[in-house]
Amino acid sequence: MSFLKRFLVGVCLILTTGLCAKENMNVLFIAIDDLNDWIGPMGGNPQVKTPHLDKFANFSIVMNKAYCPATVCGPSRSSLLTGRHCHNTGVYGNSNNLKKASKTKDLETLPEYFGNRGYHTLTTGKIFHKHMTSEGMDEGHWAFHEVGKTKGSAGGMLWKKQATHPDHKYGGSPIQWGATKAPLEKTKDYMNAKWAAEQFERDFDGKPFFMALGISRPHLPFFVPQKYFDMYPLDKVKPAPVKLDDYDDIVDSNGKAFFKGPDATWLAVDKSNAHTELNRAYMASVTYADDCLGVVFDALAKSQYADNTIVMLWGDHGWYLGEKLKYRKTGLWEEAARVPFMVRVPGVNEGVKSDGVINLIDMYPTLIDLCGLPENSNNDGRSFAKLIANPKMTWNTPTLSTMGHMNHALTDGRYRYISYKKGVQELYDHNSDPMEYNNLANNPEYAEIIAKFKKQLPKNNEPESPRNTMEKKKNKASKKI
Ligand SMILES: [Ca+2]
Ligand SMILES: [Ca+2]
Repeated sequence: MSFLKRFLVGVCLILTTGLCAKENMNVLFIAIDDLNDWIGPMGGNPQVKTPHLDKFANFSIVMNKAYCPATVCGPSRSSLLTGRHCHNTGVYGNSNNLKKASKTKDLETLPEYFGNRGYHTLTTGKIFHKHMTSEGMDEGHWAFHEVGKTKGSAGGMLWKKQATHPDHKYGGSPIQWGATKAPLEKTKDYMNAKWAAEQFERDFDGKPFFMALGISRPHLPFFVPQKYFDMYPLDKVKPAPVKLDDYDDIVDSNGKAFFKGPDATWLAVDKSNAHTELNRAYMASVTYADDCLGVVFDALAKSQYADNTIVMLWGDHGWYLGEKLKYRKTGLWEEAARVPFMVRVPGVNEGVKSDGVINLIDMYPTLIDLCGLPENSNNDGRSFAKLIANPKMTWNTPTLSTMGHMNHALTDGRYRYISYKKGVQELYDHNSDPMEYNNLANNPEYAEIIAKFKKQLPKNNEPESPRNTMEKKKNKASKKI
């Protein structure tokens, strides 16, 4: 695309801020599993090396305050792909399949919405959460016209036995890390990235494309080539900060502690004195994922689609590395609720950062807005196309993250308010307390703020949709919480 045409696209998008129905824009939709804010552009941990994301930030808008609709894979992805919050669907956990839930089974998912309106849709890697069914594994492939099947190693072939840490079991799912036997080029994410990169050499019979790429790392197990571990010498790694009495101020109405103590994984890691090693393994996995993303970014930049493709890159939820006395995901604190998020609309505010508060559930209406498709009245989220056009505007309507039935968090970019089903509450002020150490919920000075948030909690909370009983028997992968 010529400079002039690209400039005009950008101006058009900015001026109209319904963002000018730019017809025939392609979409590259990139999900990164379990990636938190430990990437250069988000500033979550300056030790972590992500050169390709750093470079991509120069060509996109970094959303500093993006949050997930749920702090675990299945419900987060089900919400953002159907456009409906958990409390409206009953899809709260990894065992709830959106195709078996009465409130979601007939909804048009995001890829289907594009596919039914003139787009060619294609995918590889994890986009939907997968579920074992009587008809075989449901990976959400029904939502796409085309599925790229690659054969790379998921990393299960390990060097020696160094990767297995059986002490770190929790819920039947061990935390493991170590070097793959497979070289980078034979690993699954790299091969999936290559597949995506190769698609830019095609045409799609004159249709625009919607391509969804799922990158698996840094999801467990942290098996990546040795060179990524070598980038982080163990004696130089500083693990995430831990406050041992952090739970003391989270109490019920009788003043009784709500959390009994650190979670089981944290205790197991602590017992083995493995916090630093585990932090390092996550860092190595993030840098590996970044290298895979580099393959896609470079190919897109050199391709015929460089200037007519919207890129939306997101993590499905955050991850604790010891903060809040936890590892993994779940819970309703910032470390799990905040997600990495970057959006590239060619010619529009490239290299800008925004503090607007958005939710992954807003992606659906935003993408159809940007591409000029008709509004979907089923969407709970709201388009942030206006924010893309003006990233410094005020955009702080409280947004919702849920973990299980009637446990919610709301954030407006300054305060995080948490309300549990059992009546316990938390409130944190990020202006003075970014690690959420000081629970203000029982401080009368904040009663008004709490009352305001309370009013915005969901009024209706759907009961949980049916759990998939086949998964325990047949699908070990689904046990990963
Ligand atoms: Ca995940
Ligand atoms: Ca605390």
